[in-house]
Amino acid sequence: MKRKLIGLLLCAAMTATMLAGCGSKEEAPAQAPAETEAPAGNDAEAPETEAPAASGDVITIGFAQVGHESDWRTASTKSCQDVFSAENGYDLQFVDCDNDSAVQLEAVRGFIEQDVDYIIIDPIVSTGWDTVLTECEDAGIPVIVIDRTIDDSDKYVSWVGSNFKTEGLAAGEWLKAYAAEKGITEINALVIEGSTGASATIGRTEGFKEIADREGWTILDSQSGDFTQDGGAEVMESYCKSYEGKFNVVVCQNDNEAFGAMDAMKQAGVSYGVNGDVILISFDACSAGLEFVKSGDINADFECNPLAAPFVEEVIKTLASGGTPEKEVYMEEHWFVNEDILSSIEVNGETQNLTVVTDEIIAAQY
Ligand code: GYE
Repeated sequence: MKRKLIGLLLCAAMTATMLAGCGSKEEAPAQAPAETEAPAGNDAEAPETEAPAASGDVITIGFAQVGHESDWRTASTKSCQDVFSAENGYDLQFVDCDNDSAVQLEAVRGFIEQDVDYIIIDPIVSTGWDTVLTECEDAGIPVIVIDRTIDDSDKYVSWVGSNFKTEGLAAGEWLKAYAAEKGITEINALVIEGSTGASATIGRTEGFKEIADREGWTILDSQSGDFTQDGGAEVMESYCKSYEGKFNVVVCQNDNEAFGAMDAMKQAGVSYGVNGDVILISFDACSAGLEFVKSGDINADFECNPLAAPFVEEVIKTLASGGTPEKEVYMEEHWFVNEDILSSIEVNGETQNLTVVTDEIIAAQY
């Protein structure tokens, strides 16, 4: 008998506290998982990771991962492999979809064929999902979505991730406050977007643009660098030619693109960072990105927490015991800067702290 069916017979009362530490849209965001020091001083505990397979039943999970395009992605994959290990009672069927939506749909169908107990999807793009999710539903396999969202179907039990629009808004609000502090009155920005159709790209683009429109800034151009270092370098190289001397802000939608953009600006003789002519903004805040914030090459980095797996395990435990998990679980995020000149910004009417990067923070980050 499959684990999910056994789960229906278990005591529902056990579930009341199963999601302790996770947040819903209305509640405070989820805290960083246990291994990660939350630099902004949060003290709530991450979910306890006691394997639900204690009875000896191995739980089979199919995970259709986006690919291997970035440091963030590597951390996300590792998080799932660590939590859903054989030692913890899981059989993790992992598919790296190499940023190809057709491969991802095929991977999910393969998991249905294998009759896995649960399917985890990090959707490469946010649309085109209803048919395959209906197939999962018909097969009785619960789907848990992580990181990027699915926007054209609600046939999944839970989503665990970050609010990408808030990240974009935060970048904009920080830039507004920073420019005021530095006496910069005109903003001419170049955006290097993430992969086209990804909800992370859509949210970050919309959020930053909302502030740019409100403040009357110019966004000179906005092109995809596909969330990779090579993509960031290629787009920045062409920007340096097309917009020579015309831009003072570059927004990269992830750290790896920022690494590529820095290489291209260096090549073109453009100075950036806290002592340069161009303000450089990034997203993800992986440890490699934070190294560049600490050195002053990246001015500000807006975190996106890739360690979703412990929260996914809580969802699975809740399902296994017959409960109903939260439909949306938001991860905790922090905003990182180099200079100690602004202590907080207001985003969506909420005050959020800015954290100056230290070696301890970098060491604790993924
Ligand atoms: O920002 C980027 C990755 O979906 C939030 O995908 C994720 C993004 C992340 O490749 O580095």
